Amino acid sequence: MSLLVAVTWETQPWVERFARYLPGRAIVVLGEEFDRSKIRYVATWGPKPGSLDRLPNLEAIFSLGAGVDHLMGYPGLPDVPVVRVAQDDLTHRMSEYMVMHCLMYLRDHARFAAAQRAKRWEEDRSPPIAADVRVGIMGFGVLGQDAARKLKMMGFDVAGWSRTPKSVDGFTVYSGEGGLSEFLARTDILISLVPLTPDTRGILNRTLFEKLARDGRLGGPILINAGRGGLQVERDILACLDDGTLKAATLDVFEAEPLPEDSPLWEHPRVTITPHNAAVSEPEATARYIADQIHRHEAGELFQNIVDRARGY
Ligand code: NDP
Ligand code: OXD
Repeated sequence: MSLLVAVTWETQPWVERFARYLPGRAIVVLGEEFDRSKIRYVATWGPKPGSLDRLPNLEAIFSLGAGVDHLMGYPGLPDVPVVRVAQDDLTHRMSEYMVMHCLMYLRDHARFAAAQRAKRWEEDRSPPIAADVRVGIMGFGVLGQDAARKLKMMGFDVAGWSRTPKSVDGFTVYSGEGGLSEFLARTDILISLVPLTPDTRGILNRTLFEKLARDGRLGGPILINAGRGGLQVERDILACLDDGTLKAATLDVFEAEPLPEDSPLWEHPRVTITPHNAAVSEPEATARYIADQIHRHEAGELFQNIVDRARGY
């Protein structure tokens, strides 16, 4: 059997890992000569149109990340299970990111960094503690729930929002359109970890920001988006930062990536930008996870974390 690695990234780290965890099997990459009828699995991120066509013996497509919006838009996506990444390495990286940025806002890091640059000893007599700050996590799935647990451990007052109602020990979880306004009204730091689907595209917009709590201890609502850039309306974020509807934003994902050099987000004093690295799919852990899935499947078990194409995630 062959595994086709279809990525636009450097392929060598992936090929090496797959060869290690799937010994004795052919690992091929796009651009090489290979027999398409031998391909049983594809591991891919952002496949170019046509690259997944004419694979008559394909049994599964593995997304090399947790998100699958890059596949849902592929014209004529082969009708085989699409399996996404949901494993600890990726999950822990995302939680590190969320805990770090929430703590930086809690401790007003940007203010003290500026004070240091100005050699100014800035008094700070009654700063809030984590318990004073309400974090709201949009997208209460694998990543959202792990971040919630770790933020709660730090003392933050955390709630979630999901598409369907769910009960998660220790958290209030709001759901659907009906629960959104109440969720936003109790949120000082809004974390976005929803997948990009037709229902969520553009959801991070002015109408939503205006519903965030305005009585919190941080001096205004804060947005942290590490879901997808297509969730956010960047001109609304900028306008809301400028008129005080938002106090600050941390953005890991953008409408266009890489973020164009002329984007005003780069220089906005209250925007923190990271290059879509909140949680990278590290080749070692990801290849091991995919090899495990292949071994399960070949032992007659079901793949884990199969994407529901009707929902789009
Ligand atoms: P999951 O599928 O486990 O969780 C998704 C959550 O979003 C679920 O709670 C789901 O609700 C909720 N959701 C989906 N659609 C809606 C909607 N219309 N309204 C309300 N809630 C909705 O995904 P993960 O937690 O594993 O990953 C989330 C996203 O994080 C990925 O899709 C990807 O875009 C992004 N990501 C970004 C990375 C980065 O480095 N920036 C790295 C990894 C992932 P329900 O529970 O009811 O199904
Ligand atoms: C992912 C990502 O979806 O890295 O895993 O964005």
